Amino acid sequence: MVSERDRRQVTIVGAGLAGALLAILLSRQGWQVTLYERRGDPRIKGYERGRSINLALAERGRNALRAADAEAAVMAKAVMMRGRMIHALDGSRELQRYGRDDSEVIWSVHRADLNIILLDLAERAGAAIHFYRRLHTVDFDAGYARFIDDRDDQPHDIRFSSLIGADGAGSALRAAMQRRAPFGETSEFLDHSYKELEIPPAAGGGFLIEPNALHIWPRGRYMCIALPNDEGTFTVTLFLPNSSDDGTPSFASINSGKDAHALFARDFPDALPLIPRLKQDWEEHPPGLLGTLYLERWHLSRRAVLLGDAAHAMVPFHGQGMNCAFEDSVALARLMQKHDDLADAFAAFEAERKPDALAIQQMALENYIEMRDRVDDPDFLLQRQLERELQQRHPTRFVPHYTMVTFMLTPYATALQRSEVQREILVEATAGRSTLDGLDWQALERVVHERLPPLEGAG
Ligand code: FAD
Ligand code: E0Q
Repeated sequence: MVSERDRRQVTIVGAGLAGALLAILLSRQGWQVTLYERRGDPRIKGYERGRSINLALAERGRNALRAADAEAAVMAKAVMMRGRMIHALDGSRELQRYGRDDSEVIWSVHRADLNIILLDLAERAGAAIHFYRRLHTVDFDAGYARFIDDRDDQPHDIRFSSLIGADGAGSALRAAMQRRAPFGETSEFLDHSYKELEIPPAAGGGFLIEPNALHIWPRGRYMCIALPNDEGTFTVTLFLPNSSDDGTPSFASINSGKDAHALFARDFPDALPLIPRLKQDWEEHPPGLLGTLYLERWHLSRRAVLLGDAAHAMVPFHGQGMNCAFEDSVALARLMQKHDDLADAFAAFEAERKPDALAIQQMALENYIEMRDRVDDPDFLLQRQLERELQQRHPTRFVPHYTMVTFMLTPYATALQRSEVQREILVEATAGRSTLDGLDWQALERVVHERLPPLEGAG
């Protein structure tokens, strides 16, 4: 038995998604884990019983939850989404399936439910969680960190040997690390923001629109989406430019609940009657910013490392930020077990995950254009038809982009590289065509064999 004093100790900042999952994994590996979280305990009744914000959970996230024995509890509250339900301006709808059948679907989960399940498991695994502790400043040389309780502004100082930053896109640990050494941070804000709204349950309970889909209202330069919640509601998110000079609706031109109502009446007429609190929600909910955060380095020797949004925040258009953060947690726990010196573990983590984070950041940006402007475009639909056909003919080689990202554990960087090759093949083969009739399938087979080696896990 190792004595309490000899156990390896680590301090995690942020008990959100990545932090709580990492705490479970490390505690089970014998680490003595202490978590500090800015907010209050979401398990305490009445705590910020506010809006239900949901997230799409895909295979990478499920795989990580499995490693923490959290998957069954999460899936019990998840709503299946088979594909995108595209809502045209004339009110017609069409389901674009994400995968080949119901084994290839994604899941809508409540952020709060997910967080509560993970916090419970972390505590049960032996982690200590301190709420109302906002990281404020760090003395890396002395190993002291100061946290503030925002209820009374009182400081709380602690000693640490290593800090792990799971404190999200606005990471205070990242800021503290950069006061010590340059980290090459750049952030690129999108010139679009988002607003969250809600569709309530039907009068007799149940869902007002198809529950098993991710609804999208693509409108060219902007769009609306809705994800189901298990209690019969949907969380609606409107993505709009911040400003525009060509008459496109924007956060600069939509100034009030009344303006928002008029926008919905014109551009989302089938959604309008589903959102009875549109005007109030518009005026009460602040718009959210969207951006990508790039860092050249993620760690400071053995003293500190960043993961999840703190290291590589991305735009949400692929629904992969949480999935990627969970994948980070599993990788970091594995590398901290493998290396005796945490400096080596953190360096290995950075080397392993940075190329993948960059790849999904890029794919997430590209998916915004695809979602708002391409999903109802005939060329795009023909390319997707060919993609399906080539997958059927060459299932181990031609694996659709969405499938690699969402239903497989293929490293994101590999998925990006293969997607680029595949897109070239699709664009070239469908150029100038309106159907797949008369395609030279033998020539296509040669190209596929030449350019796409078999992919691990495909078939
Ligand atoms: P967070 O979940 O942000 O957790 C950070 C935690 O740290 C929080 O609990 C916070 O209170 C705490 N904290 C912050 N500062 C401090 C401090 N100074 N001291 C102590 N604690 C602190 N991802 C998906 O996979 N699927 C989706 O469908 C999806 N949809 C999205 C939609 C939108 C509109 C947005 C904005 C994001 C979406 N994401 C989605 C991304 C996802 O929300 C993030 O990638 C994910 O939450 C990152 O997890 P994290 O643990 O790194 O950070
Ligand atoms: C998913 C699931 C916020 C958000 C979350 C998502 C997705 C989208 C569009 C958005 C991407 C897709 N997608 O449908 O291709 O798969 O999570 Cl906007």
